Order: sequence, then C-alpha cells, then structure tokens
Amino acid sequence: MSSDKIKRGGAAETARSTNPVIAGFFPDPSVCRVGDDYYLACSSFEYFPGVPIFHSRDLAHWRQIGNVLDRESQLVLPESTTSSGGIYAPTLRYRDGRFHLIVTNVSGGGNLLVTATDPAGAWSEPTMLPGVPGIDPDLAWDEEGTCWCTVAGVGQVRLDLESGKTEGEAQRIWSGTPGAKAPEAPHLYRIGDWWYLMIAEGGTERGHGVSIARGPAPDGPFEACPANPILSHRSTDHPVQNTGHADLVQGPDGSWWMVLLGARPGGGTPGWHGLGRETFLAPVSWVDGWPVVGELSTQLPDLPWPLHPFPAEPTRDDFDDLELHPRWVSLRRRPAELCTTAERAGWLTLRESGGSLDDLNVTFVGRRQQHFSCEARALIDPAEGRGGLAVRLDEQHHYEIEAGNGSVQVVARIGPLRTVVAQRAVPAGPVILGVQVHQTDAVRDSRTGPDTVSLGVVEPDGTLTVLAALDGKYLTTEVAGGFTGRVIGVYAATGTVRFDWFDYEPIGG
Ligand code: 6LW
Repeated sequence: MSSDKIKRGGAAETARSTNPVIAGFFPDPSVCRVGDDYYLACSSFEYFPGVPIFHSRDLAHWRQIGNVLDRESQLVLPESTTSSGGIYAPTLRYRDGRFHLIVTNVSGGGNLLVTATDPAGAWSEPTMLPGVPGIDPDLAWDEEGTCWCTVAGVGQVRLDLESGKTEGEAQRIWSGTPGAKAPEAPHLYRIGDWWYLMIAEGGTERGHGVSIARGPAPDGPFEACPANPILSHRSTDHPVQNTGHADLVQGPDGSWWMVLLGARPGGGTPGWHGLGRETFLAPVSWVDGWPVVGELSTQLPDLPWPLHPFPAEPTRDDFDDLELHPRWVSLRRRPAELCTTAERAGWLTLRESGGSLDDLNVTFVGRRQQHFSCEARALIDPAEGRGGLAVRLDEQHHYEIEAGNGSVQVVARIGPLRTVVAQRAVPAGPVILGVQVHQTDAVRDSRTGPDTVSLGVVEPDGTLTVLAALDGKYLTTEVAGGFTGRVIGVYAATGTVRFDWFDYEPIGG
C-alpha cells in the first residue's frame, strides 16, 4: 500500500470540538478549575511516568503539560508490576493555593498524596496514606477545613493531609444501587445546600454507569437520586460505551459539565476497542436539586464561550532534546533508565533490559495510539542489536516489526502464541519501519475486527511495503482484558539500537 495515497491529517485536528476531548488510553479523569484554567489527571497503570496531567481553557481542548509522578521517589513500579497494575484513578483538587492529587499504586505502597503550586510540576514528595483503605480515593473539605477521603466501596475516613494519618474508623456511607456491582470512583461535592456523592457502578465494562446520592453532611446520610443511573449507555447502540467514572466541573459561564471515561468499540460483535478508555465531556443541568446529564455525542455542542484550541502537535519526535516529550512512557522503569538522547546526538539510544515485549523487563518507550486510523514510522539503526517498532497492549498482546542482522521480521503475540508472520532481507544500515492502523470501514460479518494493523518497511521513495496486515481485534481490551489501551513505540530486543526519529500522525484527518 502506498502511504502517499493516504491523506495525511494533523493540522485540522484541533479546530473542531470533538468528543473524546482526550483521545486514547486516558481513563478515570479527574478535573479541577482554578480561575480561567482547567486541569485534568488520568490513570497510568504500569507505565512510567505516572498520572498524565492536562491543561485547558475551554474544557474542549486539552494539552498535556506533564506527568504528576515523574521520579522514582514518587513512583515505584516493581518489576513484578503486571499490566493494568500500578497507578489507578487519581483525584485532582485545588485548595488554599495548592493542587492536591491523591492516587493509588496497587502494585506497591497503596494510597499517596502529592501537592504542587504549579500543576506542570514539580510535584512534592509523596505523603503515604496507609490508613486510607481501598482504591479510587477522593478528597473533599468541609466548612471547618476537615478533609474527607472517600474510597471505592463506598467507604470514608477523615484525613490529616500533613501527617497522612486517618482519624477514626472508615465508615461505609453508601453502597450504590442495590444489585449493581462495583460501586467505585466516588467524588464528594458541596453544591448549594447539599453534599453530593457521585459514584460509578456496574463495572468499567459495558454495564458501566454514573449514580449519585445527596445528604446534609459529608458523611451523609445519603439518599439515592431516583433517576439513577444518571448516565449509562448500557444496552444501547451508542458509539460511546462503558461510560462512567465521572467528575463534575463548572464551565467558564457557570454551567455544569461532567468529564468521564468511555470506550469506542468497533467492528462486529461484541465490538472491540483498542484505544483504551478515553476522556469525554458531557453537559449537566440541574432539576429539583439533582444533576441531569445531557447528550454525550462524539461532536461537542456549540460551547457558549471562546474556544482555545492548541496548535497541532508536530508529527515528528526528532530526539534532538535531552528530555523526551511528556507523552513518552516506558514500562515500569523511568524512560531515562532505558534510553537516552545523550549518547548519539539527535538519536534515541535504547539498550536491551534482558527481556522481550513478552516479558515484564523490556526496553520499550512509546506513546498512546490516539486515532482510529494512524501511521507511525521510525528510522532505526540496528548495527549493534535488534529492535523495532511495536503496537503494544500488554505482554501477551502486541504486534511488532523488528530489524537486525540484515533482515526484518513481523512478530505477532496473541495470548500464549507467538509467531513470526513475515520476514524479509534488507540492506545493511539504517531502515525505516512503519505501522499503519486502518479503521474497518465496512463490517463484512459479525466477526469483523475494528481495524487492521499493517506492518512493513518504508522504501527510499517513501512508500510502505506491507509485510503483514493483521486483525487489530487481538490488540483490544475485549480480547486482552485489563484497563489500558494501545501504546505505539520503539523497543530494544537485544544489544543496543538507535532511532533517529519517530513519526506519528492520524490518517484521514
Ligand atoms: C478504577 C476504577 C475504574 O480504579 O477502573 O472505571 C479502575 N473505573 O474506578 C481502573 O481504571
């Protein structure tokens, strides 16, 4: 397939107000407003750095400004950290001139709190919170300044943020809708005369939803909203599924909105999503003291305030700077431990860690796939090792094209099976590897996957010679399980490999 026949997108992207407002594997959004500025943080699981953080002026356009947990003293992901382990579900709040972020490391250490005056960093050393039970911790302060920490379950404990100590026994304050599983993702708000306790329930899969209760005090007693769930797309054919895990915020004009996670399955039955759970925005109105969630569509309604789109991101990561862009993530260890731009100027040098993409100790750095159809290319110099370009969901689900010893090969790992699906000799020296993902445009039968992942070699004239075109279904959450989404990046399998540049761009705008 000739890549120059493909319309290259990019620039138009930021002008429209599309939903998701943050595409790709950015789940469990938590948002706060400070004056005219909005900040939003997401889960990051086994990837380092942890907790990507975004900035917006209009709730529609978001730009990543950093990662909250960006050093080892804040985040330890032991080598045993499984995929979809690690960092779960932050809550981001602003109070008394400081940003507060509370989050759980399920693979070591449990709950922790960090603070910052600038959300782009640096964030503080963590205060460990051994008394906070469970995941999905929330922070809310009452009029006396007492901090109430509410967790999945739904339990609650008072918290001293300075010492990290809890006060009193954790109390069960609500269990959500009788019969619904997994009451989680609580957020507690003081709005008007009431304390509102919003949760997700039904599980983070197709049954997901948002429910709410209200009470006279932060610890209740809470009465459930008669209209619960106030949001769910369960048993609908809406293009956005798994909707839940929401946080409330007011727009620049005082109107109410909700950020939430959703997934966009494609293909036949049951529908497969490879981009993970993404961040969406939905309007909220109030009727009789209860929030009513408006239409959640893939196109945002016209917003009654000025839009602040950001310039389109450059297609190319050139590796000319010492630091990688905050979008780059590695597995379990810091990118700086696995790769460097200092060794050969203008190149990213990766050294093998002893493991392949099938293993927990792999040298892989990448960025999230954020478009249904997209292309990634990388120029690799494999003179001192083997390595390549990979689309990764987890250790058991990845496709890659690997160069070394005068040949390239395409490898598919699906569940317990690993296969070399194609091989070709290439001239010695640097080679450009390419991956194209094409969204399925017609469902031929109920088993048709959501997309096709084509891997190959880029010829001197710029065309991609595809060595293998694989069903993207196998790199999706419905097949692999877990909480993450696809990451596209570069890796070292053996020895040392160097990359001059990495391109990522949407196909078709
Ligand atoms: C998170 C939980 C959830 O802790 O999935 O969808 C878990 N919601 O609230 C991991 O993201």
